[in-house]
Amino acid sequence: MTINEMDTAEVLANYQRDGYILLKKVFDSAEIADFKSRIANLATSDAEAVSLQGDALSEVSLRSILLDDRILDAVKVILGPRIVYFGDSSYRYDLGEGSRGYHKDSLDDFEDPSSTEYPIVRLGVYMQDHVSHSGGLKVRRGSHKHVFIGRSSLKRLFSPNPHGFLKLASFRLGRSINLDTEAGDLAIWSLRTIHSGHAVRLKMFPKLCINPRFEKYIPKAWALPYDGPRSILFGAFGAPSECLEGYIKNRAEDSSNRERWKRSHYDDPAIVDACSQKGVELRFDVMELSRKSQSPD
Ligand SMILES: O=C(O)CCC(=O)C(=O)O
Repeated sequence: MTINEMDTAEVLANYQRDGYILLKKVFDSAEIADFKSRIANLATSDAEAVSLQGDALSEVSLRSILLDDRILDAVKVILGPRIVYFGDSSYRYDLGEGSRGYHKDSLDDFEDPSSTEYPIVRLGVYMQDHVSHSGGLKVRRGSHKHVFIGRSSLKRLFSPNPHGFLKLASFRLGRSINLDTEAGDLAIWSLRTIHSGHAVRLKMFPKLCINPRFEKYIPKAWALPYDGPRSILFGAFGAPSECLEGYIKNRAEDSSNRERWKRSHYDDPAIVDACSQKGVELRFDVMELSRKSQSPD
């Protein structure tokens, strides 16, 4: 179902409460079969390519998926009419299991999540069944309003910090949920939402959500298999904000991504034009920085 067929106020309220939304059957089975073969072609043209070596807008076979109105309209319901793309997108093509572990993707984020917004989202276009198969996404519901509990966040309860103290109310976990994604579904979550990929579903208790820390100890014979090669298209958009500035700066300065940015070219006029028609603003910081790092001076 597309966002335009839904009660958008309710979708937004759900996102604000839970830190994610799951839109069912946004893409039909013929589209998904086509997307899967595009990803498989890219992945198998490079034996190591479990993920894209550049970004999805720069890759002609993925661009039209990321710029599909059904995705952009849903993102605009959450972020508002001005949405910014900054080069953060890829696919996953996993033939086996990948890494797991609860984490947040919000970078350079020192504000208290219980009282501030973080208008950057990640989306996943799901191409398999994860209701009766393993390999889906798990989230902690409502955790976009909680801190990730660790040594540095606990310190900020008691000691002064340039970013201030954190409220005790922000130290909550949120219920763990295995998202019931099926082929054609679109999930969108806040970069502040605690999540983990490659969720394990048990044959005996498929609805049970196990902490990712323990999933690796589950005997294979107890787990439901994956529904074929795990193919997901991931993208990220933000609304103009200080958070977005911090996130982009952090991404641009992270030298571990330089090689990836060198393969991005979403400043090509055709892409710029397509984005302008779709109301997507572009930021080129990551590419500019990696190009500067290659120049002789
Ligand atoms: O592979 C997945 O399902 C999750 C990926 C992930 O954790 C991320 O994008 O931060």
